[in-house]
Amino acid sequence: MKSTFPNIKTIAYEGPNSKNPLAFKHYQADEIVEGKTMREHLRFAVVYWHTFRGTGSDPFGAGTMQRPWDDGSNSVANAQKRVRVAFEFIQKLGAPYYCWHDRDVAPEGKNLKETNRNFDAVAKVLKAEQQRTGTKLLWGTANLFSHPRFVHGASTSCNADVFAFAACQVKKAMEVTHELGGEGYTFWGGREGYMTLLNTDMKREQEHLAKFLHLAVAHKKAIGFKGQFYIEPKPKEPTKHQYDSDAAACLNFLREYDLLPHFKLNIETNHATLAGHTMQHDLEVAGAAGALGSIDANTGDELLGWDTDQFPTNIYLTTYTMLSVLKYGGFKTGGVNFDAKVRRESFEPVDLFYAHIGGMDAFARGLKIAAAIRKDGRLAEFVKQRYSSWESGIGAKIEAGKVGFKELETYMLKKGEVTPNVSGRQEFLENLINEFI
Ligand code: XLS
Ligand code: NI
Ligand code: NI
Repeated sequence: MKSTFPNIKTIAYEGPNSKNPLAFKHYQADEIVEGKTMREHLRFAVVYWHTFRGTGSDPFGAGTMQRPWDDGSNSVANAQKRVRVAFEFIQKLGAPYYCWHDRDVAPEGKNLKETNRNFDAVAKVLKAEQQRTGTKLLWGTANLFSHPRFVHGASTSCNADVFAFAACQVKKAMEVTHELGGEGYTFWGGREGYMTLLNTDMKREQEHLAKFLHLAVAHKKAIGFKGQFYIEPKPKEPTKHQYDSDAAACLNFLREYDLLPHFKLNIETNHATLAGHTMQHDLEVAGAAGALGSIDANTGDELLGWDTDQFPTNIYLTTYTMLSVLKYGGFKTGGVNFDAKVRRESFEPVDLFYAHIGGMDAFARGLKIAAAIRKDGRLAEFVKQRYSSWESGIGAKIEAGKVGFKELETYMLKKGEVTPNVSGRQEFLENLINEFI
């Protein structure tokens, strides 16, 4: 096949002094950090939707990105051609993984049967390209939000037929993920939420969402799919309130409906910030519950209040992200998935390379800095010391469940006043982090 990017060679590592914009300055796939290669730690994935389907359109204007490889049609042949372009891009970048929604890769037909047939025809090419290049599928997902039938949501729609249609779509997307050796499957609640409570039976909708996920768990077992299921929290957009609003809400939902053993969370930076949290906050909430699965790496704009899905280049962000990821044992099935898009103004294909190279380098630096902070040990030691009153004496007794209010009263009446508190040293710790950045 003719190359789509003939002037771009495989992106190589040239080191921090390189001035070549088409080279890595920090991501060296085989470099060992904390006993694993960077490739194994970061498990980078390219998303099909933004990178190969993004047009640059916004509510005020049409697409700006006329891709030379795309004939603009909705045909299966065009979709198949696009797959080959996508794999040339992913291979040149050196990302080991990619992710898709069903409708990114294959066009919707005139009915479900034709839609599934289209999907199979494109999946065949995906499989061949995966084999040719060694690229793997991190996770698949179904688009249950673009088509007008999902106007009121998918599994939480007021219309039972929509629930049924969504089930068919997820069934098929899971089967194709399985067929392509996908290591996971993600549920992002598209329009699973409400625009107004005036027309919404929230309890019923949430029960339907839980029912839907239970059916997916059952089907996973039925087809023998061993990949990890993820829920991706997001608080709003497109709806006013999405039921999977943040990590804590997702965990509570999963626990309430006995789904927790079957799911981990896929935490997205821009979603965490839309929820009024930092990325690190949601990673810590997920990690503490043993449910940190994967991340959608991007970033928002501090001055814009929506999901701008920009490429992450902020070293503090990637450092804090990797500190939490390493703390909870690193990615197992998940990875760093660039759910990010180039700006509407960055409409040339080469911008896709610059964007991913920048994101990969930012994460490589975050990984190296986080590992250095961990090796130095002062941060962890400070936190350990801060909680040292729990290691022995009354603290250890409370944690072990050996004392009640009565014993605590006896203890404190005798002691009279608490041991003096010590400083939290926030500024000292912020300076410590800056020593490494
Ligand atoms: C949208 C979500 C979406 C999911 C996959 O905001 O981030 O892209 O990652 O459905
Ligand atoms: Ni996402
Ligand atoms: Ni998003």
